[in-house]
Amino acid sequence: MPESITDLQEIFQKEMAKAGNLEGLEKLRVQYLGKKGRITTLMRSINRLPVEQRPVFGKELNKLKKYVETALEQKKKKYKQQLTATRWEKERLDLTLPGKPFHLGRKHPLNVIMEEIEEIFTSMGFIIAEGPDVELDYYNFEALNMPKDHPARDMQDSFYINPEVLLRTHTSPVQIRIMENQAPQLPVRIIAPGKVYRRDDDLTHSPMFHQVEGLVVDKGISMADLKGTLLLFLREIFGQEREIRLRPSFFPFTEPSAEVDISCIACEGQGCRICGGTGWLEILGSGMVHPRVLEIAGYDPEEVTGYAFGMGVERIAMLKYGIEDIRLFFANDLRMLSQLLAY
Ligand code: 2NL
Repeated sequence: MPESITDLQEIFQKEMAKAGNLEGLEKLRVQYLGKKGRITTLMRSINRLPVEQRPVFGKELNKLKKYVETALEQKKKKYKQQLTATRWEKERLDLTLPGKPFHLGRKHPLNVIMEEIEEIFTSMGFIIAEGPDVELDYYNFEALNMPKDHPARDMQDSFYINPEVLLRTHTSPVQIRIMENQAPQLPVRIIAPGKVYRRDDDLTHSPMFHQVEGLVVDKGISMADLKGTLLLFLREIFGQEREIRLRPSFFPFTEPSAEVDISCIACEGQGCRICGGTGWLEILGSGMVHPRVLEIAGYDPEEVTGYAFGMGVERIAMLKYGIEDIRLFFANDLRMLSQLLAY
């Protein structure tokens, strides 16, 4: 005698409540409606019943089968909806949220100034020259008329790699190399921008800094050419109202040598904290190329003359932007870098 159909329906309902998920439902379906399922087995057993019981039992069993099928189908639909809902919750994209900010890279303020300097000189006919940061002692010192016992050659001021090789302490060696290569051809009219290295580290000195040097060699070049060129350059950089003055100075590679000052950019020459009360700011070093240097590089100092100058790019940037600590340029602090870029 098969179990009562009402009992079976109750058992199914209880199991259905515990099914939990889609897999549970599928197991139940196989258990009841599969080939060897409980309902299927009962269907097959109908012909073992007395003939008069068969129609009623069959009808009841069919009702149960329909019930199980619809119940499973409905529950399956519900579970699928729940799954989609949780997925939506997880993958939700709020299109009203603001986008993530994207920061564009910019040129470093020092490179902006370097390019400004390069543009001014190239527009006057100067050619940009480059050379190695790791230099021979010969090009960095010897060819510049710096005797072996000169204080600037001291191991304490330079980064030596071995007794013949060092990190260049100025960009002059670039200019020596150019003269050596093109002598005795005239004219030489070049600027040499680039990194230079000295064993210094304080508020106004960094072990690596940037320099732009300039060199003109030709027949009949005089101090007047130097002064006129630098006046034009300095007014482009610091404003057309600037005055300049040349003060006697000394460099081993120029004779005569001159320090070039501009009228103070803060007080217009009245005297203030920036210029130390003098009304003048020291901005670059210059002079007429020493005859020994011309000769070493392959030019005849009886035939040609030349002027040269050199400036620290950081010093110019510090004055222009009122920065008191050179290390700010190399701290990679975007607050400072982006503030400067607003100029
Ligand atoms: C300074 C002074 C200077 C030069 C650099 C130079 C180069 C050659 C020959 C002669 Cl190849 N002179 N350069 C001349 C005078 C001054 O720099 O205060 N620089 C930051």
